[in-house]
Amino acid sequence: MQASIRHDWTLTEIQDLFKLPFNDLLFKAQTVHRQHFNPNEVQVSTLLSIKTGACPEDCKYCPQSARYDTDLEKEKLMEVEAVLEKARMAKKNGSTRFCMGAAWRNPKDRDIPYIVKMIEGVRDLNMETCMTLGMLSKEQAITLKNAGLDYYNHNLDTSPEFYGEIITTRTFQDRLDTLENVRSSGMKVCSGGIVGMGEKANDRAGLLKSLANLSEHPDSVPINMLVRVEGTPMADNEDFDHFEFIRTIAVARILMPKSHVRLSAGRTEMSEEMQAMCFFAGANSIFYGEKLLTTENPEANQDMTLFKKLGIEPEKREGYSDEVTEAALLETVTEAQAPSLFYDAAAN
Ligand code: SAM
Ligand code: DTB
Ligand code: SF4
Repeated sequence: MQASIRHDWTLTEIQDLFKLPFNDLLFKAQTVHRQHFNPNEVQVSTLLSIKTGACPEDCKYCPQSARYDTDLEKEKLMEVEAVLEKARMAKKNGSTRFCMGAAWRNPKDRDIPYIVKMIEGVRDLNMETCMTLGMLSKEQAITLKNAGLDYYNHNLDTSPEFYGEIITTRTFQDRLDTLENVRSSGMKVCSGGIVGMGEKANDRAGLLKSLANLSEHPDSVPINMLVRVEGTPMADNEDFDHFEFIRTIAVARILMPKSHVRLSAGRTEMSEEMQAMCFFAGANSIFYGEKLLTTENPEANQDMTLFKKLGIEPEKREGYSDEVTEAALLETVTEAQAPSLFYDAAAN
């Protein structure tokens, strides 16, 4: 029986999912996943920081806040043509969505004409467009939507209860307001959070509850594992338990059956086997390309090799021809890397 789409999850129900035996939880998540998605397809997005560092906000996890001394080269808003060149490279490497991020509290009106040109240029490349620029007013959301922006990323980050320990310069309600402005403009919503910030188990359940009980589920739900950056207040946080990370992915999949759940920041700390477990738990999107915004991500060819080993293909988009994605996948992989590709039916 197909699971219904619900928006009334209680904390107890979510805690009970987290508490299931690992195999039962993964089986449940994979069952839900197969009701709505091809289990062997993963969507790929590439990130670019279009404006780096010197951010006035105080998010304790973030290397781009002006309040922490993190050794980061600050940069002004990039030129439109330089952004489009990066988008062309991402497309050539097989990416289908280009996500542009800025270290802003919110975009200023004087930035909007450049932002609009970036959106139009990336669209002309036949790629999906995504931006994450901080808080957005209703009017700004409509302007970006009209320019052709497909997705807007704005994370809730953590539970409402833990939120004040992480960020003091904007409220949880500010974030909900931005999500509402994005949704009502007709854009698709991308919203998720971070684990490994020193939150309690109940905070992870609370984050997922807040996301799942929005009036519509976000279309994409990025689950980030904290990247500990020297100079931020979280640089010396403890390692986050990998099984708990996989459980978080699985519970997100069960609560939001039709959303793309993105295995986001933190993959350089994860083995291939761990990432495969995340895909089995229902993650079906990744950031692809060697850089996130300011920190490292696995190399593109490493990801394509992993996809081949697992028999995963980049997700094809309705209404687009994704021949470049296919081409990127067809590069050679050796028998030692992916033995399963080398079984020959005619051999016996
Ligand atoms: N300035 C905008 C904002 O905060 O909305 C957009 C960019 S901001 C870097 C986007 C998201 O990246 C944050 O909401 C947070 O979830 C994630 N992020 C930032 N630093 C991170 C880190 N060190 N580890 C994991 N995720 C991180
Ligand atoms: C999201 O949830 N994760 C991405 C994207 N949305 C913008 C950002 C991760 C940033 C990791 C730290 C960095 O590279 O600066
Ligand atoms: Fe600024 Fe965004 Fe980093 Fe917060 S997460 S400090 S708003 S760039």
